[in-house]
Amino acid sequence: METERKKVIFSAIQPSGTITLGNYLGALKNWVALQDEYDCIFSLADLHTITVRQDPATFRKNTTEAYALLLACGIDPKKSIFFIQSHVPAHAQLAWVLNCYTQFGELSRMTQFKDKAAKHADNINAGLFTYPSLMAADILLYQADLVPVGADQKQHLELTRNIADRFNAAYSPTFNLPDGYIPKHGARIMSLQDPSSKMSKSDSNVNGFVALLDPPEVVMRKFKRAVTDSEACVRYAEGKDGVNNLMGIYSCVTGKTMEEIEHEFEGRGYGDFKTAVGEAVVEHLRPIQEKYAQYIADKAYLEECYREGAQRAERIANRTLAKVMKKIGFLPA
Ligand code: ATP
Ligand code: LTN
Repeated sequence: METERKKVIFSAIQPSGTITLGNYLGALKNWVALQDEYDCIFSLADLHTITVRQDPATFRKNTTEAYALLLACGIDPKKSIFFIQSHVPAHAQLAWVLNCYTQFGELSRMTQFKDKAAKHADNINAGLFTYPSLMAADILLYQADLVPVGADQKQHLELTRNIADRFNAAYSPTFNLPDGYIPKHGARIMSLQDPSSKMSKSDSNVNGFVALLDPPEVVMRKFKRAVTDSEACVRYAEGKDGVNNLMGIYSCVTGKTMEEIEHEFEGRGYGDFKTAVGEAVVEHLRPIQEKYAQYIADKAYLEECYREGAQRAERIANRTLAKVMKKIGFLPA
């Protein structure tokens, strides 16, 4: 009997700064949970990161730290392939090819492009514009079935499917069409300072995000300063973005439902509530921070892991790339 192929998961995160609680609850926590059931391939999307100008030394440091932090979160290189995007040239190669199967109009509609172009008006480079075709290449090289991401990446995933579908129709079935895997809770953690915009690691206001490596006193301070409202009642309701966001975070780290949380804080003020959220997050982050300290001190181990990861990724990626080149009609080297 033929054994059924395990579903393939692919996802990536940019080493563009310090990884936040939003990245963790929206994406990374799911990556860790999916490892036992699926063939998982995870990457640090460093080629994507240079769409915004990086200082070389900081960029190198951020990449190393992000690799160690993901291991600390529970990405297990024995179970999953975990590599750095720029170490596998097929990503840049397929991205070029897919650029030629992606329309200007499609890329112009991407909200992330519009947001980032507004934020970096002095550097609206072509890479920022074609960012989604590189992301499509990442996913399609591995024939991924599922892509665990936060809600902000939904539009990029739809574009990925459209590009894959277009290529398949023009030649013959080549790429698997991937689905998103977006969590019910935590898919969109908002800024603690401006609950109408998403928590982002490149936010210039450090009080807006909680970094996974923030020390306990910093986490507590950020939650105590979090923006709420004047109602002074812990309940999940429209128009209460700040409180809804804190309840969402509390729910994600404790497993409690919104009703349970409302009940727990009945008749109590926001001060108590914010302290409880802060403490729950501190406890959740404690083991991650302890493991991080061990990994970051062992550079030789980190190098061994990402080199092996790249070798394993490359074997799969090159297979897909070779098929694509052949179908298009490139003369074999
Ligand atoms: P940047 O601020 O540099 O744009 P980012 O914080 O948005 O970065 P990415 O590297 O672009 O982070 O995203 C990594 C993963 O984290 C993606 O799956 C993304 O959907 C998810 N993610 C990012 N921000 C949030 C958030 N606020 N809530 C939930 N998930 C998020
Ligand atoms: N664009 C993504 C990061 C990313 C990604 C990917 C996510 C790059 N390549 C492939 C999933 C699959 C972001 O989160 N901003």
